[in-house]
Amino acid sequence: MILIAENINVMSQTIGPALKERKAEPIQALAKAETAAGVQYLDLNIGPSKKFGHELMPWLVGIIQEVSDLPLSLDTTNVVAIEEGLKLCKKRAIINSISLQPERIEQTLPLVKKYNAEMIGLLWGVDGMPRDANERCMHTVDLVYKANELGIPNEDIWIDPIVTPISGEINQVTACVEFMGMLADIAPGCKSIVGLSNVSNGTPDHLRPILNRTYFIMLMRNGLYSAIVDAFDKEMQDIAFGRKPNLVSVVHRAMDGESIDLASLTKEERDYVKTVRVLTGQALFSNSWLEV
Ligand code: THG
Repeated sequence: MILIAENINVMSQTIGPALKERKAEPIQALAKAETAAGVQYLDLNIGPSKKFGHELMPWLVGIIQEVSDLPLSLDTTNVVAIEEGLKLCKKRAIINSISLQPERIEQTLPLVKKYNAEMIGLLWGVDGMPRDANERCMHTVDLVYKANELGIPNEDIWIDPIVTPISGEINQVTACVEFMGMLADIAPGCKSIVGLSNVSNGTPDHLRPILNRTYFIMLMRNGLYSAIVDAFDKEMQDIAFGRKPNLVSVVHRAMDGESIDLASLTKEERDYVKTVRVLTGQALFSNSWLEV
């Protein structure tokens, strides 16, 4: 499992203003902490940053590389910002992300080749959000074909099915799990990636970790290769690196619809089982699902 730290992002209450004011110290402190937490990449998310991205991203890459040796994932829709960042990256970087919109393909795919980068292929179609797992497969074939045409091999393409919040359409949440199980057949060699915290976006803070971790186990079961995650969620790392076999096992049983005697489980295991039921649509989502 490859973990990419999500914490350096423009939405953050400390990092957002620091980016705007070009204050290196709080950003470098966070990058050091993320690195010490044991992740494999740092995601640098400056948002769309239309006006200043072209100088913000190279500044950010520079100050991050002063304090961390980890490879970087450059996260912005500003193509010039991506290129200016890539010029400075010491390690092989990931372009996050390239969707199927024609201008995105035309402008950004060539940068993958030019800078020997890897790419995240975001399954956002010309008509927006894919409706189900099949549409995600069609987009994958399309995107991989176009990348291959430019000489980008499948091994350098990380496919992202686009995780959406549990508070939204449940079919979209299950579609990503289903899609994970199909990817190896339709695009052999391609890697997979999700923005895991998306699933718990908008839910109360204390409920986010259990949603993220349970969904993580469900996706891992279907072959998930990597995830953009909260670097400081220790239990998530325990799960990623095989240190929570009991939780993985109960989640699998719950996914299979086994009737599980909840009284035989620990409180923690019960919470995971209940959360599987919410994430598979067997139980209705509300902010009190753990209490029922
Ligand atoms: N796929 C790809 N890239 C992505 C996403 C994806 N990049 C952005 C996002 N989704 C993944 N990154 C984050 C970063 C932060 C949060 C969620 C996803 C988040 N932050 C808290 C919040 O907003 O409440 C806390 C903010 C803070 O740090 O203070 O939830 O899907 N390819």
